[in-house]
Amino acid sequence: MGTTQVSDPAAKDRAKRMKWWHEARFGMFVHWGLYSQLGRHEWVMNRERIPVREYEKLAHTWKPKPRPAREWAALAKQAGMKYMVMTTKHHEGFCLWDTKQTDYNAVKMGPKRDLVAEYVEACREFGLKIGFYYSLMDWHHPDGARCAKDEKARRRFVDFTHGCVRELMSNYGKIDILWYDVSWPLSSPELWESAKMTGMARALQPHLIVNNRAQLPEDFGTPEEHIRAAEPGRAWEACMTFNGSWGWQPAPPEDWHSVRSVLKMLREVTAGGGNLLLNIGPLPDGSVPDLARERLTAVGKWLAKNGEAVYGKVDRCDGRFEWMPTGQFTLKGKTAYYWCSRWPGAELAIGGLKSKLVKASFLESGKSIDFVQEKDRLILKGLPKSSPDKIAQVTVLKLEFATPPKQVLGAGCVVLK
Ligand code: FHN
Repeated sequence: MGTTQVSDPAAKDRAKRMKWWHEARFGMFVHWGLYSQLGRHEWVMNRERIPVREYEKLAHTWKPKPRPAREWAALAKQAGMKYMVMTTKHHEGFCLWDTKQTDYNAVKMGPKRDLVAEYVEACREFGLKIGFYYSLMDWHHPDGARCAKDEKARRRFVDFTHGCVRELMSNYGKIDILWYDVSWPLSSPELWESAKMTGMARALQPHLIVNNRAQLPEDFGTPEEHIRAAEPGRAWEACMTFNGSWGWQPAPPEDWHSVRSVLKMLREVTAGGGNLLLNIGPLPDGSVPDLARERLTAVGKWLAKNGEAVYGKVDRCDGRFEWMPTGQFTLKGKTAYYWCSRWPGAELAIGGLKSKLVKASFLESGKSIDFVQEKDRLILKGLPKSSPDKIAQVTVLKLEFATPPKQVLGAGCVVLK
């Protein structure tokens, strides 16, 4: 998935706007808000039925440390992430920026500073593209629920919503991604006036990339907590928590994605021509959770050696390869990358490849690998006894073919003559 050759102008514009996004592959999601102080998930207000007046007190106790967004951005960079998306307002309704739409914001209360401005500054310092998450659902706004039953309330709430989006698109320079979320309680894009809202956002930010969660398809789909490729030609990004909670919530190490699990997700999104938006839920003061830092740092070290198999223009693998017990593929034209996650030892066999192999090598070192390719069986020889990758035991073998590779195995086996 990368730049698609397209005829219609809208699709051509989208392909141009999204080229960097497709090739970037990997982004950091950040969920941070008043809820972070409670450490029991970002839905704590709803799940524990905390009354608004009681919950509002959190707006006065929230005192983050200076500029934690620099830590997030530095880690994202180190992890091989190319863009970030941060919650500017989650369902709790507390705005992290200097908004005129409500006093329930980080400049008027608690932090007494513009946390979105700090985030934008940090993204730019570390050369990361900038995404704003905005929750349409709002548990604090007086019209946030009754807008579904009362036209005057809907008018007020839609004006509030569009006003917030206008500020975010106007006051922080070039913004790359608008990530809407949860369009409850209005049941149609017409009631949200989504086309008008996103049209306004795109007029203010002509390069903007917009997701599908204001009830219009826009630029990309957003599978959540699972990885499923969209139909060919449709951009998609899987968003995933690190430990099952978007907002800060302590959990045992076993509940956090391992380095191998993050690499598995990266391989799956790359093979499907999609992106991975992996979340961190910073602590109340803005610190990065230790396990996220530790594991993302290792992912970054791995990507520094094997990024060629992930970043840039890739081809989808669906219909081209079948499952293998020792590893899985990603693909760029005539070059397949075999992510060997179960090292077999001195020889690695791959059956069913229908294309002539020209060269085999270790992606990280470039060192060539001897091989024998019989009719339906490729055997890589002279391999080390254990996986050369010491970060996650995921060694990528670069397989360069004479034609775009295809693997056909099915359920049958070699028929002995
Ligand atoms: O309810 C939210 C949730 O808290 C989180 O923000 C995720 C992120 O994609 N979106 C909603 C659940 O789909």
